[in-house]
Amino acid sequence: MNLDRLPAEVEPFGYDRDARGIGIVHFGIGAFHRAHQAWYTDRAMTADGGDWMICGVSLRSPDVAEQLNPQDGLYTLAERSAQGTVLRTIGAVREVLVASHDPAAVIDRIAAPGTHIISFTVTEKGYCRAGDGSLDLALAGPGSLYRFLREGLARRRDAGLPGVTLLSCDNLADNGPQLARLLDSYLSRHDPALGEWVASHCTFPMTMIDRIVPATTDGDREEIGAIMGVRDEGIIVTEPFSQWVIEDRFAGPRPVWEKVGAELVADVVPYETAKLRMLNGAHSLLAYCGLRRGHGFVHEAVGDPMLHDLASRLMLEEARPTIAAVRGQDLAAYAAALLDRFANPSLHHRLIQIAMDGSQKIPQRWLATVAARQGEGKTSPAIMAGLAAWMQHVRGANVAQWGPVDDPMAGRLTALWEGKTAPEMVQALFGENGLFAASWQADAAATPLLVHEMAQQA
Ligand code: CS2
Repeated sequence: MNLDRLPAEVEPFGYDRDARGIGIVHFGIGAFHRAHQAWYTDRAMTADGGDWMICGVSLRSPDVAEQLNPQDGLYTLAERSAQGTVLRTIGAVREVLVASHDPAAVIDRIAAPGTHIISFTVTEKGYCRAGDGSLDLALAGPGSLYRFLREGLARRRDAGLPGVTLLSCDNLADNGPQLARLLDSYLSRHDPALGEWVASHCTFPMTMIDRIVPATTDGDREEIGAIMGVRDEGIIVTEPFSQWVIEDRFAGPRPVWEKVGAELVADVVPYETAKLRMLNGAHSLLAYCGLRRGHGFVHEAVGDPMLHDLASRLMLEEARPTIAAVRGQDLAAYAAALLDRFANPSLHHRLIQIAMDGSQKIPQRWLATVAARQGEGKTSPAIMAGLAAWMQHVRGANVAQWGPVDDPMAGRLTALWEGKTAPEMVQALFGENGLFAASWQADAAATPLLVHEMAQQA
């Protein structure tokens, strides 16, 4: 991208990129990271300098490397709302490595003395968890993030370098401690001594991350390219809203993210739980129920009065009572703000994007709420409607209109459905030995509710 030729309405970053060193290695440099953490880091370097350039890593796909490396890592972030589009050039990404093509370069970056933070947005499935949440050793192979952490961290230890902060920014409950536990299981198999070094030298803060980032389309590239007068392959489109709550537990230095809006707190749990159960819970509900009702986008689904009501009930009547809010956390206002954000018509956030990987998402988005309520003798009808729609989705109900089911367990779920009635499938998924039994088991009140919803949505 030629920065000299950009029009005045594109806000530039405010630091000398060439004078800044790499301080962060980020795994999973997809659209979300570039709209969120890279944007915070870019403004933190504008505010305060520091050597916080980002080395982005894609585990397998060369796409982002091919988009960004020829542009020196530069890209445009477009914030879209009814008020218009705000454009900013982001300078914080120095390079993008593809781990499967150049594993040694990734390990070198982890082992570099200037690296203080290793962060992750590898999506729920990138953590290689089995159905019960433990590390699935068959998935955690040489292409997984664990192999790179093991080799890179061993090099740091052997060189007498300090530990690092491992910052999970994915939508998992207890994301930091989960990563700590999964990495520890991996190391206890491969290098137990390194596991001990990690436990005493590295930290795994919890984070709550939030910004809605639809996948960029060619139409976005053309429309924004026309405003800028230059084609940018790396354009990211997002909403004006953003939130980042981080547990203040770093192993070493970090960017001054708090100067640019991040909240450094002692306890992230109330924010993370509210976000997963309300925002993400409502998102998944709108996705599966919306697709069943023929909608393509989030703003269309939430504009459907029946789904608007269902999403409100999920958030206010089902999820909210399960969350112990902290002082100043107003969950009713949170739900109202979420419905407004979902209604943003300029985002074009596809329901099928959210419907992806449901098997990895529903435990923390829905089943945790349902289990908490069941413990108090309460049912969760809105979530049951969502679960029924998800079960129809993985059975293939939306394939003709919206394409194949995209989920690491798609094959297993299709096989599980074979020859089963709805009540039998409820047992196979949520019965005593069901696939999701570790998260929730359907009782005598929930099962008929779920079966009834499935009949309604068939
Ligand atoms: C969405 C999230 O795709 C999904 O599953 O629910 O990516 C959501 O947009 C973000 O978590 C918002 O912060």
